Formats: sequence, structure tokens, C-alpha cells
Amino acid sequence: MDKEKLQRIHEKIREYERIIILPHARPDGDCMGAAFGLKDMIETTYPKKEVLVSGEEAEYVKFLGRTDEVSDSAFKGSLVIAVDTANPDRIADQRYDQGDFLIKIDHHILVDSFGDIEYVDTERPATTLIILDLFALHQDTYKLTQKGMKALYTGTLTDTGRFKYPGVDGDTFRAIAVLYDMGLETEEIFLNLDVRSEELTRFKGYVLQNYKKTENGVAYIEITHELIEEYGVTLEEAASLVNELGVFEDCPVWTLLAEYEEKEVRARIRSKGPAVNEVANRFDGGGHKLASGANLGTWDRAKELLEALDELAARYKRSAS
Ligand SMILES: [Mn+2]
Repeated sequence: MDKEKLQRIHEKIREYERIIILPHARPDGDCMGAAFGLKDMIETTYPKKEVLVSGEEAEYVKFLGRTDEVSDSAFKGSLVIAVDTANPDRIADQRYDQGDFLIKIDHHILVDSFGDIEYVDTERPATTLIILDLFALHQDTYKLTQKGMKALYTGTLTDTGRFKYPGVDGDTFRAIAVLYDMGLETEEIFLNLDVRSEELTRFKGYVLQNYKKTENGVAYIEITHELIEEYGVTLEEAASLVNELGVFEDCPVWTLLAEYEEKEVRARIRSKGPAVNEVANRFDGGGHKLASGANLGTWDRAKELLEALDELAARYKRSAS
């Protein structure tokens, strides 16, 4: 945490009468949680200030708040704060440079520098936790309502896979503990996060009924373009189901093979132990030890990947026994 820089951000927030917060395109829980959490924090603390959020909306995070129609003239003389966005191209509202002063608050590895103040903290597994750092630094000043607390908790939950991903540490829980101490109500959050379309639920049924297993325990599902259309889901939604295959006790490795536009086959590969990135590297892909991706092109190549993963699973099982 850079207290000196957070102090400068606080002073800018205090200085401006109108503040426009910008999440990234194709918004997720973290950028919307950070945007609406920060908005609530500023509005509740300084009722005379006008705080707007401009950008796209996504169905599953609408419960955090709705975006505003912001005119070009509103940017003049305003403080603009971009949240959870490493490079300016990804900001949903491209008028980010039309304000008086631009602040970037993000937790991704620095790609493009932008902003008059650039606050990047890669130690925080969610941008919402940086907003909570700002809150904690000025806890005598800043206030939050239930709405803001919910937004900040939601972003933390979604970006950490509900506290499961690497990067979660004691600071994460200490920041969230503050919200609980203030009376955070969590029921609505979990109900909203667990909502899934009927189409995707039916498709999940398909995945669980039709997955296959290799000899040495690689669970896999093949998803064609036609299948996606038949079930009325998007490819991104379908691919998000990869971890449904991670529950089988005799399968240390699992993969979701999906046919992208123009019949291009790609794989999401997951593991409970074997280093799947070593295999992914050989198939025009890469990633982490337990989570990788590969670009296969054809279904024939997918077969080769399955053979390589099966070998890896076999070796793993031998070494474990
Ligand atoms: Mn994020």
C-alpha cells in the first residue's frame, strides 16, 4: 500500500465537485464493485458532490448499481477515476481524457501508463481491496452505506473466486473483516452471484452427462460450435464451466475443448497436481502449473493434446502411488 499516493487521491476527491468513475469494457464484479463502492463512499461522505459511473452494464452485476448517461460537457472540470483497467483501450467510456484530472486505480501488472495519478497495487487480488485501503486510511472521514459495502465485498468475492485464488492473504481478510464489523449483509450478494441463466444451467447438465475420461483419468468435454448454438449460450459462458469437471476423485487433470469461430479449437486445462503448463507450452499455449490454455486449431490436434495429458496423468499417478 502506498499511503502517500492514496493521500493524494483522497485530496483530489475532496477537491472536485463532480467525479466520474469509469469501469472497463465487458465489466466484471470487480470493476463494477470498485466503481459503485467508491461512488457510495464519496456520495455518503460528501453529499454535495456529484458522482457518476459511466460504462457498459452486465446482467449479473446490475444489482450493484446502474450506470449513468454522462454528457460530454459533464467531463469538463471533472475528476475522472478509471478502475480495474490496465490499459486505456479497455476503458468502456473512451472519454477518459476529457476531464480535468485523471486517476487510475488498478491491481493488474502495469501495461500502459496513464493518468495524472497512477495507483497500481498488484499485491491486492481485487481493485475493491484498494478502495478499502483508501477507506481504511481515512476511516474517520469516509462513510459507507450497505450498498457500498455490498459492492466492495462482491468485487473481492468475484476476483478471488470467493477467496480461493492465489493472491488472497491476511490483508484481504482484514479488509473484509472491517465490512463485517460495520454490519455487512451478505445474503443478497450470494443469491445474485449464484444466479445462472436457464440456458447455461441446461448446458451444465449436458457437460455433466457427456464428459469422457481417458485411460489414466483426464476428464474432458468437447464443445462444438453447433452445440453452443443449440443450447443458446455464448462460448465464454460455456468455457466458464471447465471446473465442473474438476470434482472427480480419480481425475487429476481435466480439460474443456471448445471450437471457436472459424472452427478454431482451443483448450482450457486444469489440474489438481500435475504441471499442465508444461504440456500447454507444447501446444501453442501456456499458463500456470494448475491452470493453462492451449491453441489447438483442429480436433485432430485436440486428440494429441489428450494423449499428452493422459501421459502426464499416468506419470503423476505412478509417482503418487
Ligand atoms: Mn479486478
